[in-house]
Amino acid sequence: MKLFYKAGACSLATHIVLHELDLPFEIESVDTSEKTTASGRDFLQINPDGYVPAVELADGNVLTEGAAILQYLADTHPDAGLAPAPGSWERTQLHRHLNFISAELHKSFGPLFAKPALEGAARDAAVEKIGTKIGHFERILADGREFVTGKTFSVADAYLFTVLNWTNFVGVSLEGHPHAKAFVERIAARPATRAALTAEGLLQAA
Ligand SMILES: N[C@@H](CCC(=O)N[C@@H](CS)C(=O)NCC(=O)O)C(=O)O
Repeated sequence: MKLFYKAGACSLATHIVLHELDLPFEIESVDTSEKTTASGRDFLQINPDGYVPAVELADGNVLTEGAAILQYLADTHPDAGLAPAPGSWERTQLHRHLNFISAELHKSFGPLFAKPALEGAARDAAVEKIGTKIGHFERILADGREFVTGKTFSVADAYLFTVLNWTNFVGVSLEGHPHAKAFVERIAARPATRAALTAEGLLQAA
């Protein structure tokens, strides 16, 4: 299995889960501007949409869309318990969280990654919108739960961590969201997260 990724991008969630599952896998970085991979492949031949994550499976099939990849990995390794059983109420909740992270939180960061960079009132409005979306998870985490779905780590935690971690890249403070801030610190300390961040060059090897 090979993960096509960009350092720190949403593909980090898949990378973390691959480490959580302790699977054999390769990674290859993608220049998403040039649409080429590190080994010189045309990335559009791998994912015509031109974005990461994309996972090339042993049978040659390519799977895209982070939330689908995360659930595929969890469902093909059920013993790891990274997603509740399909059809259960708990699984529906996981799906709800993944959908909010993808459609609401992840997308709200887009304007802050735009070039040229937003300034002034436009930037303030984008930051305020991100804060509103983070507030959704601040309320969920406020009951003291360790993970998004409750007591056990799931693929949603890898994705939520990945997106909340972008606040560090774009200069958005989590100070107003203490539960989300503590969540980021908890997930960042997990060995699988540290391994993925190190492999992507975002953390120095110990
Ligand atoms: N709907 C896709 C969106 C993936 C996405 O936004 N990828 C970003 C990085 S976080 C990317 O590769 N952007 C580069 C580009 O679109 O050219 C998913 O959820 O997997």
